[in-house]
Amino acid sequence: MSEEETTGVSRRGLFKGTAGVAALVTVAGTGGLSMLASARKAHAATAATEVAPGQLDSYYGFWSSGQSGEVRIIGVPSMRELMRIPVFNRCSATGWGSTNESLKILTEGLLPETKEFLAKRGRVTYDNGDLHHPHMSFTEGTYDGRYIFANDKANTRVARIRCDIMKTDKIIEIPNTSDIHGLRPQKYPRTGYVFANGEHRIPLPNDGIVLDEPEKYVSIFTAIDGDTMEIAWQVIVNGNLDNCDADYDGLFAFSTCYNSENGVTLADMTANEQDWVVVFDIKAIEAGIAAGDFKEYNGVKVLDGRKAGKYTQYIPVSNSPHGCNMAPDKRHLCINGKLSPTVTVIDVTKLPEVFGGAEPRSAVVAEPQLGLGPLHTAFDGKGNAFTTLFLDSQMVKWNIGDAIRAYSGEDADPIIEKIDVHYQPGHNHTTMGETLEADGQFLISLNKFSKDRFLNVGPLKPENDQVIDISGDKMALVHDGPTFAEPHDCILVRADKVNPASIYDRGDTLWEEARLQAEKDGVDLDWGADVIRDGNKVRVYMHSVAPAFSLEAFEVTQGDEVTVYITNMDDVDDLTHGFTLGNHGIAFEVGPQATASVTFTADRPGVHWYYCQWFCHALHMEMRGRMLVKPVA
Ligand code: K7E
Ligand code: CUA
Repeated sequence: MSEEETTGVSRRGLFKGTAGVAALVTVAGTGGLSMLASARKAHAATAATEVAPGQLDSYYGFWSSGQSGEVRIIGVPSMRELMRIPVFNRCSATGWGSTNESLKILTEGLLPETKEFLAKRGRVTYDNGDLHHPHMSFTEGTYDGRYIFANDKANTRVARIRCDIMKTDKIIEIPNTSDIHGLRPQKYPRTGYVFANGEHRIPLPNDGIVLDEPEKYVSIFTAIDGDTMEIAWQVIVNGNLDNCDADYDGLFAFSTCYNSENGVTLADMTANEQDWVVVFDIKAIEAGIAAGDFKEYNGVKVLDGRKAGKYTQYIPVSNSPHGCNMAPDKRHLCINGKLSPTVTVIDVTKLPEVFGGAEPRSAVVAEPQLGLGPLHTAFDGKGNAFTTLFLDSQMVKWNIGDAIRAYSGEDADPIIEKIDVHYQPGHNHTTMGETLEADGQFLISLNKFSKDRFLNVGPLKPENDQVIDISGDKMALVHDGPTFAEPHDCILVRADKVNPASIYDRGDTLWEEARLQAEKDGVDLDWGADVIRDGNKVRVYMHSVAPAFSLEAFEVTQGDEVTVYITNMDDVDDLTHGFTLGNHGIAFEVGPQATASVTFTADRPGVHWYYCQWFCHALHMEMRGRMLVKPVA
């Protein structure tokens, strides 16, 4: 007999509803009440987030990592970390930043003056990044599984990750601006544009002539072509730019501005009572660019949108707004007050009237007071919004329709529920919540502080990314997830939207240069075991099939510039090899059917072992060989 038959309550019912608890108390007697209550709590939590061993999560979470510079893939709701994608950082495991293939991506998009600046310091690229906002490409208002785009606030770059292999394939530096912060893809008809906000204002051109004349500083909004990763156009704005979003009709993009004073000190920057949201009319800007209404700086067409007009409009909101979130109802844009306890709701269908001359605030349809420090808002697709309250350490659930009714004078209270989160939340995100397919299952609260929530690991504590079950009427906090510095943002993508490959395609363009070089050298990149000498350049081609490299040894002379190409000819799921060259600081991943290479100067005479560092076979330890470096006589 099942439990349901014996007790009249199913386990699920028991742990979900209060009626079930009452029944359980009767069964067990009141003595165990508090123990049972905590057991129930623990069970309710596991029920919502438990993904049993061998079972798969229902959502891919793409997490930013702030100053760690990478993107992490987290399974939701289990919060198991599935993978890390190096982007702006260096990676000891995959060799990101030391292979020729990754160095190409890390260097090719840098501006000439940056390359020169780095070269003087003996470097070819930056080693760090500050990645805040990972966002997937869209087709017709929902995720299409092609790419993830992400910003680098530290070094003014934008990166693209290919979702077929979950590797970064493009990084570009954005000229004429400083510190890319807010980033969002165009949602309709497709991505299309990737919009990127230059946060810190600088002189244009920033040539050292203008220093302490802040009125000559500008902030720039950039539209990048997501297919080519080239800059389509830029718009100069008044004030600075923080976060951004785009509508679901392909007409407008929006940015919050927290420095309408154009100040350079904290006191200056927060002096005004009001800042604004900048609205960009995409079609008008495209027409302006086509009509030649731009100046070119660093090869980019830059249009002046500092005065409200056909290209831009400035909608006043309370001082220092932060998050900028478009609701999946296609209509309501939520601007989070940060220093103001309000969220300002803008009806985007009223924006054409604003561009036609209507008073900018006429597009505001609600401004509910929600609590202290509203930073970001997420949506359940059922008309409700969830806003993080940084100062209150709370998540507030509110109804957009009720907020609009209250604003128009009706007797309505938009606030549905508040719960504590631990502690000081920044971004939040709901399952599919930034798309037309918002499904209202889970909400993530990305909390900046964890304090006492985990075992103490010293002065640097993890952050706490909490899972909240929002599928019922009440929010239920169901999981604490410690994370390393510092996820600002994440997106939650239904698993069927993403379909990565398990092995590489031998024709992949990632190692195009290796392919061309092998052709020139007349060697077979797939099955080669060749050493090609070309002056003082030596190119070593080998393939790996578990558990062996095709060359057990190769010989070079001190001073040679050596390039080692490794091709992994295993075509089995999950059979990754690696190549580590001892005492040379060289180690990289070679995925199944991939080629990867590294170039270095052989200047340490002697025997140097190379080995496979990816546990691939029972004879993995034996998968190695020797590089012999002869001294120059
Ligand atoms: Cu609010 Cu950089 Cu998205 Cu951090 S930003 S929280
Ligand atoms: Cu190949 Cu370990």
